[in-house]
Amino acid sequence: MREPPRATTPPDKARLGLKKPKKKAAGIPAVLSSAYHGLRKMGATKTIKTLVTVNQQEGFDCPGCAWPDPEHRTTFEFCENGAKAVADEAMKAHVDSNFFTHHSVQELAELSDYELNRKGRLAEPMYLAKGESHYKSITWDAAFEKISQALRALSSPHRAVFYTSGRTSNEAAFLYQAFVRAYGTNNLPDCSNMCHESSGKGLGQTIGIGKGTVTLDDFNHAKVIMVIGQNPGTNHPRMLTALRDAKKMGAKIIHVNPLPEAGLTRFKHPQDYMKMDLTSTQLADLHLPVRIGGDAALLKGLIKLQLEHDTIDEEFVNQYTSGFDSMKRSALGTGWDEILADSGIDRELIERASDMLSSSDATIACWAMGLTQHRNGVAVIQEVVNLLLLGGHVGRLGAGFCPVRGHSNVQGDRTVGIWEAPSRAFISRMEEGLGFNIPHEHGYDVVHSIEAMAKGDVDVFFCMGGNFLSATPDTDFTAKAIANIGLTVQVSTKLNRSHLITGKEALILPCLGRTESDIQHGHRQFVTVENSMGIVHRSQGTLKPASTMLRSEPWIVASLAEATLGVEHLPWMDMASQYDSIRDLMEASLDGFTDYNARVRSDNGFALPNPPRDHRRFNTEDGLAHFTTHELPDVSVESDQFVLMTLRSHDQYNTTIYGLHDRYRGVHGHRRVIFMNADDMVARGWKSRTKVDITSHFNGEKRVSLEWLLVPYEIPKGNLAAYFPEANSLVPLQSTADISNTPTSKWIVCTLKTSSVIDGTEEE
Ligand SMILES: Nc1nc2c(c(=O)[nH]1)N[C@H]1C(S)=C(S)[C@@H](COP(=O)(O)OP(=O)(O)OC[C@H]3O[C@@H](n4cnc5c(=O)[nH]c(N)nc54)[C@H](O)[C@@H]3O)O[C@H]1N2
Ligand SMILES: Nc1nc2c(c(=O)[nH]1)N[C@H]1C(S)=C(S)[C@@H](COP(=O)(O)OP(=O)(O)OC[C@H]3O[C@@H](n4cnc5c(=O)[nH]c(N)nc54)[C@H](O)[C@@H]3O)O[C@H]1N2
Ligand SMILES: [Mo]
Repeated sequence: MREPPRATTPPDKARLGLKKPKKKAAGIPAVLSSAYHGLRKMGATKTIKTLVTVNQQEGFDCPGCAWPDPEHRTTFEFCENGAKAVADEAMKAHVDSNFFTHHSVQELAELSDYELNRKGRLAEPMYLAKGESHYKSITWDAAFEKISQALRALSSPHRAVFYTSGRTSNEAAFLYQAFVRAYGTNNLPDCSNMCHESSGKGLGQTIGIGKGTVTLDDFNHAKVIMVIGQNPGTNHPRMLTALRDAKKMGAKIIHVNPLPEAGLTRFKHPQDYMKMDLTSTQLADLHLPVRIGGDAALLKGLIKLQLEHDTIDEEFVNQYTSGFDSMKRSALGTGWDEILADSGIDRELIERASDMLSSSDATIACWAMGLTQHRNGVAVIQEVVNLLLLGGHVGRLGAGFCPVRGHSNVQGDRTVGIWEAPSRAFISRMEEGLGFNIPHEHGYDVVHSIEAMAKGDVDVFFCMGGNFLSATPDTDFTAKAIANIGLTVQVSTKLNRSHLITGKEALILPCLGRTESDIQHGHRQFVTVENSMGIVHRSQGTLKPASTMLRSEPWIVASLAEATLGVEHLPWMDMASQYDSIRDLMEASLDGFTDYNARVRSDNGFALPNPPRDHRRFNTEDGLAHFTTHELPDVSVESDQFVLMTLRSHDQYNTTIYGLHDRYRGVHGHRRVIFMNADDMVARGWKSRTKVDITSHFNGEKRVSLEWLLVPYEIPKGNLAAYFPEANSLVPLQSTADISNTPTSKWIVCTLKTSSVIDGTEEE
């Protein structure tokens, strides 16, 4: 019997170096960093050849974030972190059968996440047999035979679960959900369940569409842009260009964040250096350093002031909305003491923000994980909706809602059917197009999947990309739950911890990445993706695949479908041989995809219908946009407790660790750090690099994570921050947002104590 491999990353050996946090994002260091990651991983010629095809009409969509491309593109339509994502995918395929012969899964699990990723691309299909400690190579046919046999043997299709991460193309995702539903289940959890699910639910209930309502052009007409709970300098660097341009046109920016976050302080566009323009732009006009979880109180305060100053668009409110009176009573009835205490923001700053909002006839609100990953994620987003509805900021040029999506095609995946809880309307449209019946019963989301695995209710777990073990909460619990599964399958590009913490048997199916050319039956294929603003466009890889054994995601899905179900439902393999035929079926099965193959071939793609934006039409039961009324959440904790948020460093893409630096925050060489307010440290007699153990508290349960180094930081008192995925073992599985069931990765109540071992690393 093999020992269970370790589920959490060991710390990297390098010592912690600390520098002053940066005030300015991008600039020359960003140019150098892109070049460095590219050159080290790809070499010079490939770096240049590759980077000039990112986000071009004929090239591939950047596998980084979902921020849209401008209509008129420059040769350099990528950013530092996009360049890192591309370089990371373009690594050589060293992870082959020879590699696995020399390393057991136990041994590999002792490597850090950073080291695992550095091993290179996965080269060939691999199989880990029951009780074995080494993966062995397997043919594609034999792999599909194993999975289809396991699927056909299940007593119920609901004992299989099919996860999706957000890089999967529309074509692959559509075919995948068609297969899963033909097989007989809606068990389609995805990364969105841990990400913008709260936005989807919050917006869907109030404005009748679970997506944003702005286009990139709106940024050029906005008067005020709020950036709430988001760190674009690191996670959506190209958004800084849009913010800079908006500022040039006169927009004011309000940044709501417990941390100052470099990108919003000052921004220097890397390409301006080529024009010898050496000035940088101050982006945020106002920073509101809200306490973690204090946004609901802050937003109530802003709404209260808007109401008191009577700066509301009465015509809009009367004609297009419902629920105003109750919302108004609640906001006016909330006392300032509570607003100030819970938000941690001075009245004077809230008044200033309110004045900026009052004088704006075009306000955009952008947000990301700082709002969604909270217990009240849905409610707090609905407070943002309340605030903007008051001024009629929807369906108007320069105004609207902008949930900034994460993975480059996470929005598209949901549009085409990766959805565990499909609506009635969605199901009937899909059945009409597919020509067969699909299950109506809702399936498992991410958290429910883990609960089912823990109970022994899952026999086959298939993952289309991602790193389920490390991205999900409660790492140690989740690892045990996964070990109960009979067969786990990962369709992946790079080695990660989910290949090591597996079910009793496991398969790795290596696939082509977004950047690689995809040839089916001698014809080069393209795929399509949807960006954060609902534009669907082409993406065509240009690079030579890292290994001849890699297969495209649509081909993998079709092969599995045909092996499992035959051709009774659809001619799976025929469809995968020519992606136009997948798109034809999408046109027949989805709203808004009329003339898909033709329209997606136009230069900038096409925009999906967006009723609130296009016509101020709200697809709610009463056809109106809804004001909603919410109590403030209880944000009090015990006197010795802190609230911890988990976030991304500048050198990572979710669970993929590119490097050990967080340049903007001044942290170098080490990721097991915990950011803390200096006064809080002094009060406890702690210093920079004091080593502490963290205990999280939830419903009387405790979770402990040992040996973290303290870093004094500009963060509100009582708040802490640490990196994801290292801190995931502290996130309780049951601690989820109401309605969206999203893990509360930004609200972890914990206590700290000094570790017995004191580390004496030196300052750089
Ligand atoms: N380079 C790079 N790009 C990425 C990713 C990546 O890992 N690396 N990930 C992609 C994905 S999937 C996603 S979802 C996005 C994530 O993009 P972000 O949401 O920007 O990512 P996080 O690092 O989780 O940062 C959350 C921000 O919210 C703030 N915050 C935390 N709690 C609160 C709160 O209670 N209130 C407020 N107002 N702010 C709070 C934090 O200080 C931080 O600035 O980025 C995408 N792009
Ligand atoms: N504590 C905490 N937890 C979080 C978060 C947080 O802020 N805090 N954020 C959450 C969020 S917003 C998200 S989106 C999730 C992310 O969850 P996931 O999407 O599951 O995780 P990733 O790290 O993005 O997945 C990386 C892996 O995807 C594979 N991959 C990369 N490109 C491709 C491709 O083109 N095709 C295929 N098939 N595979 C590919 C590679 O093998 C790589 O190792 O994590 C969530 N977890
Ligand atoms: Mo995400």
